[in-house]
Amino acid sequence: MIQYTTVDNERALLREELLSGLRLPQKSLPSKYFYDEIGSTLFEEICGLREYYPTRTEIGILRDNITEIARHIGRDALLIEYGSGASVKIRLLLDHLERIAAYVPIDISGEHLLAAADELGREYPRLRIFPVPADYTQDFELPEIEVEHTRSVVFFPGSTIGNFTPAEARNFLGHVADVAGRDGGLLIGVDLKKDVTVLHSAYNDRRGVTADFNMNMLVRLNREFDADFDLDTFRHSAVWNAHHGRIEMHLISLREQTVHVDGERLHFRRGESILTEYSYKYGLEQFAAVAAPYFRVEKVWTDDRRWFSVQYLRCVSRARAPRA
Ligand code: AVI
Repeated sequence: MIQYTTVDNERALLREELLSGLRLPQKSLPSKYFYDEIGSTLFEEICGLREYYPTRTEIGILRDNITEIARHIGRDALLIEYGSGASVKIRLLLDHLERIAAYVPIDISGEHLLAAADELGREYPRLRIFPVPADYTQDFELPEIEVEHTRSVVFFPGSTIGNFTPAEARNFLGHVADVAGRDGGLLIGVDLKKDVTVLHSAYNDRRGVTADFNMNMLVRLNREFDADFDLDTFRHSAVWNAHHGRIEMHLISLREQTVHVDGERLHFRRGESILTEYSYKYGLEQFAAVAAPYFRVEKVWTDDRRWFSVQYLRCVSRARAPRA
């Protein structure tokens, strides 16, 4: 009998996930695969781009409304951040909340998470921090945090919710409601529908940082799964899908070719693409309807152009179907 080690097992699961997407008629790769060391650095660079409005717009909304936001969260809350990274956004909250029971950052990248928690611990020596390394896109158990608190509030900024389909987003929010529990809250960033030209430049920036970020998927496959993608024969493209209300990121094959990934042959027609990411843009009512089984929208803050929203949702239910 073969006994896989955990690492082997994780690799086997990831291999299957990647290859099953690449075998579909519309080839696809999971967007979480963007975020290795290089991908995370490129994403940080994207966040600083002139064309990429979400990050600075969200920070502006948080800054402009921080007192009111802090009032909604209240005192002595357990603050749980999903996909915490090295965020500046949490610092805004930490600086303005009167008292925090503890901060629980959750991130898929264990090393990043611990380094960021260390740094935060130095900046906020009185803050209790409980880092949890986990892939929050999968079912995971939040360990019991033995700290007295009034309520749990999940912080999920950046409109990462837009990277789920609405059905997945609802399912995910059900999981968040389980974590937040009775009287719990969710402070979430949700990107809004807007002029397509704004979206187009945000995801096809002039310097090509988003293109590098997208192409990094192939670089990773070459390195980690012995793939032989010729990077010169693929190009990045981000397009608005009006029917679904989402930006789609694709990697388009510039010619007919066969590529190998971990021993498996994959055929590409000229012009055929790999879909690497959805980024849904919501209307306010549409998002409220997605969240409705689990959360009631208590307050929405937006910027003057109504490009982006920060919303405080209150948990209304814990009962949910198991996650797909
Ligand atoms: C992480 N996520 C919210 C980003 C987005 O805008 O959908 C990822 C991204 N993809 C291209 N640029 C940024």
